[in-house]
Amino acid sequence: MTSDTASDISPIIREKAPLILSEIQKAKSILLHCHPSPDPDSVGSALAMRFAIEQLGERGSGKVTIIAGDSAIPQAFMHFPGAADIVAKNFFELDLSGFDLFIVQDSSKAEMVSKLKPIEFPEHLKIIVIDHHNSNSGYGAINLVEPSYPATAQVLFDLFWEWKIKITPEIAANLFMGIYTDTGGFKYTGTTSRTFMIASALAAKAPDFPQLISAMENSITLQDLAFQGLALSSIESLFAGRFALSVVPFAKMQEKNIEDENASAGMISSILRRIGSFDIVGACIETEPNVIKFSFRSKDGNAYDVSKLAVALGGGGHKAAAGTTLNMPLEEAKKAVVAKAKELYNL
Ligand SMILES: [Mn+2]
Repeated sequence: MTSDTASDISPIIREKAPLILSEIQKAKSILLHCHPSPDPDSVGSALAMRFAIEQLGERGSGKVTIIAGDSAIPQAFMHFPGAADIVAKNFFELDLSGFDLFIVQDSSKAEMVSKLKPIEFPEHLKIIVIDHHNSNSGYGAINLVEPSYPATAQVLFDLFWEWKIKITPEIAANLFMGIYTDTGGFKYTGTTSRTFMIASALAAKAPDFPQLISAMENSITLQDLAFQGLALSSIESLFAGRFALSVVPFAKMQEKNIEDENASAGMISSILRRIGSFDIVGACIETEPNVIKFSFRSKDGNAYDVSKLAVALGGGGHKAAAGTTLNMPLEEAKKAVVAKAKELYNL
């Protein structure tokens, strides 16, 4: 990246970079996590941050632990550099007395640290939030939230520039995968010419990116596909064909022997978005009895900001891609979503 490109770094990143650096330098032991149902932006950002902090080591940093969090790291991400060192623990399985700093990344609210029970951060643990979700509530002592960036990994690229981190092949591969995935392969709103410039700089350091992408994308299982078949044959068209909702009850999941880990609601809503005629689409998946996972998508996040729908129902996300989980019977959850969508979007 040239110094010219660097001058486009978001002012909030410039402002927070020295504050975050100073906390890292003061810290003795630093915690990083992956959010529930982790995506490559979560895993890649955690790994890249760990490598960056290790580089800062000479400048007085402590040691870093990354926990997998609520979910196991999907096999499809295990080839990301450093992934083998992620500790298979959730937040509540940790002895927090050993940590003094927790950098919570790609997580719009504390619940994205763990959904197992309500989170309360102990007094001695400093929380720094680094994120790009516009629904982020700013629950840290320092909050670096830049919603105009399409990925947390892109926030980190600029942050690392400010910290004068050398972009190694390991850092490059992890940031590339985060940006690639959160932009839907450089096609979602939020992708800019700068995203390509950054991707280009990363690709130069991680020229094996086609193999990294292939190993991640061409790794679905027969059960994943069975779930997609089920969800795609269960589509309801609402509000005179403006809102499509795929609805899968738990009984159907059991009938087809589909596990929670095979049931990606986001995958289904992303496919539904490709149908030209719908303004809003969603997936409504009962992964366990009375646990309903929703994923929402729209083609035009300004006209149909689905993060509003998700936030109104206790979730979060982006304007064109968001989600929530409701703990109630399926029909009740569906009704709540349909009523809120009607109210918000004038359907
Ligand atoms: Mn992200």
